[in-house]
Amino acid sequence: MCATCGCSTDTHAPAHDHRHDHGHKTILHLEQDILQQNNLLAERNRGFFEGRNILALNLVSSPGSGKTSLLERTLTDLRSSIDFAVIEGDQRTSRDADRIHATGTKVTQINTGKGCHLDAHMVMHALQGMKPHADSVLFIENVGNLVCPAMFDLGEQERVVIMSVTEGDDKPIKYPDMFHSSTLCIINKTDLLPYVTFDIEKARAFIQQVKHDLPVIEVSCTTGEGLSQWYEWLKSKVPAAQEA
Ligand SMILES: Nc1nc2c(ncn2[C@@H]2O[C@H](COP(=O)(O)OP(=O)(O)O)[C@@H](O)[C@H]2O)c(=O)[nH]1
Ligand SMILES: [Mg+2]
Repeated sequence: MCATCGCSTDTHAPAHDHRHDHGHKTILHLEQDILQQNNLLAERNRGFFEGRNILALNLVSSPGSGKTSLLERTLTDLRSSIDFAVIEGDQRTSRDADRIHATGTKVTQINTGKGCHLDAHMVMHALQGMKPHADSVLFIENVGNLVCPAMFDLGEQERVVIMSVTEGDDKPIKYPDMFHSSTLCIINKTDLLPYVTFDIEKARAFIQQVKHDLPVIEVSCTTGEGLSQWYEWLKSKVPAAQEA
């Protein structure tokens, strides 16, 4: 199979003009260069966060699993003990930023256009504009996608992957990079469990198969069930919030 376009020349004639002498080496180098450049900028973001004692969390998931809903609940419930800011990533629109703004939280929307993930440069640019406070928690809601965001370090300290019970319990083994690179997994929409075939035990086993020590928290952003566990996890990362 061709690693560039995925077509199989064994089984069919490619429908497009396709020469198999294209430079695989060149493509590999280009990908390495892009990731290396991103990693350098991610380190700069990390330094920015560390210098200001900002906890940055990168929220990743497929579209619609409930990233913005989780933020809406969290920002509202914990605002008296934690100073929050949010960077929103979507291909288009400011709909999620509007939802976050309605909670009274400082927010910046990044539109990636054709892009399928946030990168460290976009985040650096957003930080220069929004200037998050020292000693705050910064949520970065990534573009909904379980593939590409796994490769792009944004400089965050924690990566939280959210899966929902309507997506199927096998996502961890289908998209292992995302689960392996995360430091917490949230299973959302547990209120819908009676209506779907999602098997929580199977999902937990698949998660363990990919990363045996990945903590898992089950929540429903609609009913609020399980959110206290998520809040405890979050507060454990922010010593000042535990004292408040
Ligand atoms: N039943 C149910 N629906 C939810 C829950 N969390 C989010 N949703 C719904 O799922 C849809 C997508 O949520 P959203 O937060 O926009 O997902 P995002 O694309 O990951 O940011 C919305 O219609 C939400 O109301 C939940 O816990 N239970
Ligand atoms: Mg969203």
